[in-house]
Amino acid sequence: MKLGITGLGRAGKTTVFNAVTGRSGESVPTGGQVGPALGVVAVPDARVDWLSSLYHPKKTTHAQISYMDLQGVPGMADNKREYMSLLLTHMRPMDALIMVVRNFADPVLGLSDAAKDLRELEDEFLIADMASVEKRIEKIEAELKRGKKPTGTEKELLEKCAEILNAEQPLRAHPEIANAPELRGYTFLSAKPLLVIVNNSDEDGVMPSISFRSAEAVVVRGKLEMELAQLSDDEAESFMLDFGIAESAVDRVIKSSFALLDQISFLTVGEDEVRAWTIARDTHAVEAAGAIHSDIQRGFIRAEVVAYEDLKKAGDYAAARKQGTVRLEGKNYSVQDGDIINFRFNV
Ligand SMILES: Nc1nc2c(ncn2[C@@H]2O[C@H](COP(=O)(O)OP(=O)(O)OP(=O)(O)O)[C@@H](O)[C@H]2O)c(=O)[nH]1
Ligand SMILES: [Mg+2]
Repeated sequence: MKLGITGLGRAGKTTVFNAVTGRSGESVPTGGQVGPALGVVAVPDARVDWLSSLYHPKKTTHAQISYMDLQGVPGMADNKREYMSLLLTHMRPMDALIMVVRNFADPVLGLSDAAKDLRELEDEFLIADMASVEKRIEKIEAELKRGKKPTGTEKELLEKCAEILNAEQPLRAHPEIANAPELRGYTFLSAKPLLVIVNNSDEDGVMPSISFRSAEAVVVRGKLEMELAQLSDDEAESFMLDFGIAESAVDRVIKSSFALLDQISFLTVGEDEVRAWTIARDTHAVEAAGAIHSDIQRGFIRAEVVAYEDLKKAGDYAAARKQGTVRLEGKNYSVQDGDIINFRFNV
């Protein structure tokens, strides 16, 4: 799963990217090479950590997500339209978006207006989506004129999209439209799940009181967090005490990003590996098996399942079994977040 980092110029996108991916060094100066930088990040999960302390496996694998930051693009001040179109093009294939909003005074751009910047970028999403919708409706109408039979509900759905966008609302505010299978190919920007990161100055940990409408929001001190991400554990601890940071904002951002994707994790355990696997909500056991290996899906017999909370309460697997919380489930069992699964299969 990939999250694209968006924002106006000098909002702190690269700073947030570096903090989240633990990259060291200054952010790439503008005017350099243009290109997407990708960083893979492990999703913090206390369940995986506890299971790892129970099994002492050779390997522990957390769920992963990727972040993309478009770097080296000449700043907004030089050519705003070009900057925006390049940024949005790179965001279309992403599963979800992060919007970094500047809430600190910048030596180049001056004081910040987070609410205005938020609105400005959201408008760019809406305008880009409106252009795609209009183009497609025109094409369908031309086809109808040429005598093509109307098929499906695509046109009606697109007209509904136009209505929503005209009312200056993001498509994500209407999940039945944003998730309609007929529109899946369109990669509408305003339909993607969105996490707003308000980027504060080092001295300020407070969330400004602005409206985020249908988006989730977290507040971070980007520059501080990037410095924190580069410290050793000991140094980080005293740094966090000094600045009154309870939980690293990076952890909060990663957890919120994962939640945004509406994915769940099931877990596998053993002496070799304790591992979190990422699947969509409402996935059946037999498909979940396929996330591990197609052979396990093909030869699926049963899933032996225990909920994480039940295993933790029992203390270990044998005790959970004795308490009767380990159950056998069939192909169509809907896997739950935190299920510990041992697949029985035959190839
Ligand atoms: N004071 C302060 N400065 C910050 C913060 N975050 C970023 N900066 C500074 O703001 C400038 C721009 O940050 P970047 O992370 O490069 O911003 P960007 O959005 O990637 O910028 P472009 O890619 O050029 O659009 C840099 O000089 C950062 O050091 C912050 O939280 N507080
Ligand atoms: Mg940047």
